Amino acid sequence: LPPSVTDLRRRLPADFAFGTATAAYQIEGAVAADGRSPSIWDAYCERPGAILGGDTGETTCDHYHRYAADADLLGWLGARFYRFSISWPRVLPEGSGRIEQRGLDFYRRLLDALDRNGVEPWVTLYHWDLPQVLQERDGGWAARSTAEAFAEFALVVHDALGDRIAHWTTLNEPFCSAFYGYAAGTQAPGVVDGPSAIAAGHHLMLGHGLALRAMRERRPDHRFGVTLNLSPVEAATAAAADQDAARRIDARRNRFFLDPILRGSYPADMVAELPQVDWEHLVRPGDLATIAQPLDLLGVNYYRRFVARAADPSGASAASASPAADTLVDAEAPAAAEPTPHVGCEDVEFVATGRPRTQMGWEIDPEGLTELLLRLHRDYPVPPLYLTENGMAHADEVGADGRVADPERIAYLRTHLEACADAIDRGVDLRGYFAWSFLDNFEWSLGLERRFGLVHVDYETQQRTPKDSAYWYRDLVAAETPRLRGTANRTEVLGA
Ligand code: GBH
Repeated sequence: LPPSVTDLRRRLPADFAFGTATAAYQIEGAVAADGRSPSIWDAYCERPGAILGGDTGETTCDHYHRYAADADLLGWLGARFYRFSISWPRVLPEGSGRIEQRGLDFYRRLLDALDRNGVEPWVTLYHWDLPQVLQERDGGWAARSTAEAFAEFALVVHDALGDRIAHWTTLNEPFCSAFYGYAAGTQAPGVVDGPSAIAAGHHLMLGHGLALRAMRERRPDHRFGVTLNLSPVEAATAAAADQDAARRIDARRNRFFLDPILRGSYPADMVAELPQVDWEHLVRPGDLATIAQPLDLLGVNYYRRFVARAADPSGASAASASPAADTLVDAEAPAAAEPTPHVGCEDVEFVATGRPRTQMGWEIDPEGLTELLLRLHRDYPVPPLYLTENGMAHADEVGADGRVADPERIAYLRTHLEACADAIDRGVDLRGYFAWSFLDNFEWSLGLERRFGLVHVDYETQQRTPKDSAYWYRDLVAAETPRLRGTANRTEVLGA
């Protein structure tokens, strides 16, 4: 029998922070409203075949017009935090320079609505929606100027809304922006060029450092960090070639971001393996010190583990006889012919371990989360950790009784929160958990079919229906809460 929510709640610290999360482009819609200019995702969605089912973010959850009712729903849910992102092209339609007040006003209205509901904001400044004008004019994140433009955007938002927001993360998942956006080409801007992906990664982290330093100068009392998507990477076998494959994937996905941000250096193995990158020109004196700003928190998004092996060019497996096709994964590791996001790892393939999978094709692996948190705790000088995203996609439907039964998601959330508790028991300073996502939404290149929400969205009627998992999460966050929900922490940080 699964433990009750009370038992689970008791395994987590009394002040453990619960939240839910979304991102602007995935929920807002209203792409041309109030002076917003196109982002790289609007442009990418126009490419024939780029998005599954031909979906776009044009309307998605229409949250731009329904934010007040959505905030009420967050109040009903009762989780203390709501993590959302600010759309850069709403605020600076020209990428830099002219400020669009109507864009800032939208977020001010949202903050008011959250406040009325006792929900604290947790802001992500960049969740992938770069103004298209910066892509066209400068080459987007491949250009150093975009890092400076980002710092300008961050400061505009922080100056305008900083009286109301205590928790700030600069970037969401720079790995995805850089390596899916510029190497695999399966996310906006859809560029396929290894050195550009490395440059994008560096400029994203430089933008993070510049922005964080500038915001902290204004408000040293705020809490600043960045969100990385991290995964344990293991080798399929003890064979040297497979071990080496795992090391290289770990460098690209994890260490390329963790090392500069937390230690001020790039992984030497990866640098040496990519001579086609002009590292001397890319990484200027002072950049690494800027990137390695002290953090008040590190956001971790966890979805899956990777099991890597070196593909034998003859087609036979390095480990055993030829694998059956279904032992190879997955939606995220492209077919052999497609460019890999893992620059310099064209020979690596990923192996399934037989665990049950979600609608994304990702294996459900809560132990991987405990392993990941323990690794961060042991190998890096980490600040307090927050799980800023975790959740599963499932083909949920509203039943005849009006309910959305999603027992799989309840089990997923429960086992991953137990994995958090296991890590905390072993000394990890993990302070909170955000379920991805509050609403079903636009799942990037996989469109509207992949449903991650605690709340079901009918895209015809815009009807919201809390799934069974929303009721479960609501019970969990309400269980044995040993303090008043609401503004306690903001009062502490913002003084009021
Ligand atoms: C996170 O990305 C994001 O922060 C969030 O916006 C997203 O909704 C959530 O997780 C769930 O996916 O186009 O075939 O190359 C997680 C990592 C990386 C998952 C890119 C989808 C693209 C697959 N994402 N991946 S493909």
